[in-house]
Amino acid sequence: MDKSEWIWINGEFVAWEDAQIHVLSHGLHYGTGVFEGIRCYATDRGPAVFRHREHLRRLEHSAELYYLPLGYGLEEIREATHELIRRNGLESCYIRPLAFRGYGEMGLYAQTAPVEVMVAVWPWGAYLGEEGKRNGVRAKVSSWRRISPAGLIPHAKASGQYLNSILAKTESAKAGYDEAILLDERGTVCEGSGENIFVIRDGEIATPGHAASILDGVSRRSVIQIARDLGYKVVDRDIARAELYLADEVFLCGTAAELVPVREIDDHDLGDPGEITRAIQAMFDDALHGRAQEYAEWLDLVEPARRSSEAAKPSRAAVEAPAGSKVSG
Ligand code: PPE
Repeated sequence: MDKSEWIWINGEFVAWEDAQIHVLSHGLHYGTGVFEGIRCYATDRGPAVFRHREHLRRLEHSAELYYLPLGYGLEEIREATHELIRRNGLESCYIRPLAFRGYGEMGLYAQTAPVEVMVAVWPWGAYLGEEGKRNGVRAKVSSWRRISPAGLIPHAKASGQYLNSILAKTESAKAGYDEAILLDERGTVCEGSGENIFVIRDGEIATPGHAASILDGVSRRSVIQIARDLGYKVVDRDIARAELYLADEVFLCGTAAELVPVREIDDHDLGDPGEITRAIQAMFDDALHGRAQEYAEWLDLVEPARRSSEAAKPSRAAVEAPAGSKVSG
């Protein structure tokens, strides 16, 4: 991965190499963490974070669902992230906030294990590739079903839950496909391993609803609004597996992947990206990069530092911390 210089941990900016944790950290053993994936784009008005507060609100919801006290307000995390982007001198980047149970107590009810909060930013290109965005990807319906609300919490973006996505992604990659599509426990269409899904048939755009075990994607919500603003009919409904194969167009959307057309599913050819997918993709791209005035409010501008000499300097604590130590406070 591409490195940057600074990482924010528990209120401090530390050097990338020094952002380390103990091997007995709770989250490493049990997956007790919640995280976000956010992107910052270079715009005419400077770096801008796409729907920053919506992502941080979901982080707060994920933490609430797993009984993790965050310890930092969303505005604090938001401002730290702005400062982190400035200190790293990045115009565009991927943003990964994570809150996890740290070192201090083992066992399943480890209420005294501290909740650590960190944010990292680094340059990360389109997750399924630029070529995938242009010409579409090949997907495979996974033999692994998406986690069910009977056992976990599809609405939460929690670290341990991603073992499910990793199984699906690994299976599809080893079989030579670009991405996996997961069904929910009922056998109806749910989502990609890291993206929500849209299926277009006879001019109607359908996407699985909240009860279909989806993650409530920020890109999904944005795409629904854009599609409706463009005059398309969007419905939230159950989608049968066969509809994937019979669809006129299918696309995936997520923060890391952005909007990606699907050109083939289980060796059923859907053809080149269709007209509706193209229209929504173009507008979504404009919104992300600050070229669409009507969606300007979705961008959280990273203002230049008030005094540039101050912003460039690391905090005293970060400089004085010995390599490998965890800075808290
Ligand atoms: N479903 C899942 C399971 C998922 O992980 C994501 C995001 C989405 C839907 C789309 O949500 P949103 O980004 O809010 O539109 N996946 C994140 C992590 C991917 C990764 O590989 O790591 C992301 O896209 O950042």
